[in-house]
Amino acid sequence: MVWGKLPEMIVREVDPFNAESPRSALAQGPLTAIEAFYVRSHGPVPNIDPAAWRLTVDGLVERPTTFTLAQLRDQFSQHDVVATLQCAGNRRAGLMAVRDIPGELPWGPGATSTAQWTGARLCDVLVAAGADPQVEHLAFEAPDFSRTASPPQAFGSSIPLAKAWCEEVLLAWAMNGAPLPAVHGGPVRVVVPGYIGARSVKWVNRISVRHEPSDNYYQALDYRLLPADADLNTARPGEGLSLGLIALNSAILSPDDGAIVPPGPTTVTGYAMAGDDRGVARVDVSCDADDSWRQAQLEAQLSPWTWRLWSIELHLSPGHHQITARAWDTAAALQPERAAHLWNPRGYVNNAWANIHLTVTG
Ligand SMILES: Nc1nc2c(c(=O)[nH]1)N[C@H]1C(S)=C(S)[C@@H](COP(=O)(O)O)O[C@H]1N2
Ligand SMILES: [Mo]
Repeated sequence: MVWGKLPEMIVREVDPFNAESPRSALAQGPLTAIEAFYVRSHGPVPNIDPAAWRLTVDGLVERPTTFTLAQLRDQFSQHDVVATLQCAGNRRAGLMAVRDIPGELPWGPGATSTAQWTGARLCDVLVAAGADPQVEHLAFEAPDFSRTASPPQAFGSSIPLAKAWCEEVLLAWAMNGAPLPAVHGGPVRVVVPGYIGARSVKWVNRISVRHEPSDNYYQALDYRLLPADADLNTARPGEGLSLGLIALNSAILSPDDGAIVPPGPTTVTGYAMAGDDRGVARVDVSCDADDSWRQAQLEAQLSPWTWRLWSIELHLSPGHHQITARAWDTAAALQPERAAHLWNPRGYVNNAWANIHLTVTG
């Protein structure tokens, strides 16, 4: 398999390379191994010599600065943050089952993975450059060129400056203790915990402090939640909701959907994820068409910025079963029940209750 990934990865696209983590690999534990971490790319992976990489910080700053990797490592203290990345298109397949979404990848629940990221705090770099704290947006640029953007262009995005000043946002050069692999943005990427994956720009080479959000295609047009009746052919930049904060979500990881399991107890496991400063408060599981619910056991959370794995032991009779899981967050919000109510033209934020079907042998 390319890029050192597991052969079990579910490859959604070969060029550019897009691969989903298998449920079984995510179920292994709260940290995802690098070889199992999902990959989402809009263009070819650039081959960047770490010694030649440069990061320019400019825009509304007192001291526009260009850093080498060595300068970034030497001038700023190093921090670790364990954070889950989740693509806004995670679980899109559930929306495609409602109505077709042409031209988009049919992600299951594995466009989500968790790693320990190591690097400099973005806020420290902003202080060094003398960023204007009153200004509202921070735009990221990268060199990878997307042929499918309209018009074709390099990848970029932005975040509100209020988030950029938060300690958890990193310019990361390591992942799970290893140098950041090229496919995940090496030598250096942005990691914006709690925000959709698209804001964690890989191979970042320019950061600009601005009054307006980035006008890059992936900020102004893509990664926006349009109303169900919007027409993609006439959608204007800035239309719909800009996706930033991750929405409350959950998925079942084991058994696999469609599994055949022996009689006796069945352990069902999964993940639940809450956005920004909310936590996962509870996960309910039903095996009787949502008539009754039992609470799953939540595993410890490695940081405020990660999913929580959960598990429950069910005693199922021989035959066919549908298992449903749903999460509640610390604001007592519950996931929406049905994907049909969430359908949108680009297929983002499917956070409907999770289902699998399984058969217990007699
Ligand atoms: N430069 C660049 N950064 C990028 C992307 C990209 O295509 N180019 N994809 C984004 C999206 S949509 C996601 S979900 C995450 C995925 O990160 P990963 O490939 O390391 O899992 O990277 C984001 N950063
Ligand atoms: Mo994404």
